[in-house]
Amino acid sequence: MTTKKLTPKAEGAPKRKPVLVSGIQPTGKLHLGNYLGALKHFVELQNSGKYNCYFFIADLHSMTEAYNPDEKPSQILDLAADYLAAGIDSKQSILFVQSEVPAHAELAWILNTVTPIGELKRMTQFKEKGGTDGDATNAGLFDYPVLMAADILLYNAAVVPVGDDQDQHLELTRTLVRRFNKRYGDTFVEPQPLHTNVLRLMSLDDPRRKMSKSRSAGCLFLDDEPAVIRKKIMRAVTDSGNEVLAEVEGKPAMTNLLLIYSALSGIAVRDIEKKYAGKGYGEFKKGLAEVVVNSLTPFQAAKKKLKPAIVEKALDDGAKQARTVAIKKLREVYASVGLMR
Ligand code: LTN
Repeated sequence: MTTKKLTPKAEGAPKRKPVLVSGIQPTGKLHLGNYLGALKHFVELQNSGKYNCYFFIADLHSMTEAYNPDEKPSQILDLAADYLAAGIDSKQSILFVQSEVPAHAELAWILNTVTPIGELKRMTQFKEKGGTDGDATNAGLFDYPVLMAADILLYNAAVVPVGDDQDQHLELTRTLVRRFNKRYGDTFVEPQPLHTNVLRLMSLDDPRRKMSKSRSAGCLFLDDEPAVIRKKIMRAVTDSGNEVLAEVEGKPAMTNLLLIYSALSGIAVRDIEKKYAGKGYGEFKKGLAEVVVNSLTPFQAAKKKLKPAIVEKALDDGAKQARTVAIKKLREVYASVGLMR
């Protein structure tokens, strides 16, 4: 006897997947830390098939730091190309630009009216990025977490992949949900954070600092040519001694390099140490450079192949789909707060 598999129809309507939302600010070239801390996980989460994914380009958030308006359009398109080249598929996920979905700014206004100023003043990121400038700080920086809450709540996100530096913002979002629902009736879903930056890359020229585009000599950009990558790695700061070991006293630089090697190759740090036992730093660096170059080659090739029209089309389609979902939610919200005739 053959057991006939039930068709989805016989099982009833397919269950709706939980919604996942995350964004990246368009502020310049992405580096390996951005990839291993965010983009790589986004692609894996998309490919897991477990979520209904929304990924966006947080251009409104990026306005809270000084920028040149002439550069913004290319930064937005470049980030879109990064998403696509890394493996975000605009047919599987909804990829869009935040400012092209006006509901984000509209919902942020409404959420402002249930947000106590005191809670925003406590946000660590605000305090670090401008809180100390007092009245000179732009109000957008202060209100940043409220816009972020709007990004998440518009799509009823259950899961938000972010670095742990965003935990406080996520917690504020959850507080706003409870407060809003209590005051106006059940409207929003409480989202859960999903940590993605388990790995924090350090600068190659100073392992005490985070890898950052502002220290370009120690920063591996996703777009760096192989020759540039090799040069940066060969010049990377090392520790005293000559054994290739991680996580031991006095080896912060080697720890960082070994973690990069491991994350990109999938080989455990202990096994890489064994492979380079007795071989010295130079040989290890050569091996690491090849691992980095080989990991970035497919990404760079995919990015070069992307025609501008394809990127534009993906963003147009994404914005259209996101707008449909967001407008529907916004109407619900307006009804909840009594602004619907
Ligand atoms: N603040 C985030 C970017 C961001 C975001 C969001 C992430 C803006 N809106 C909504 C997740 C969900 C950052 O700087 N990493």
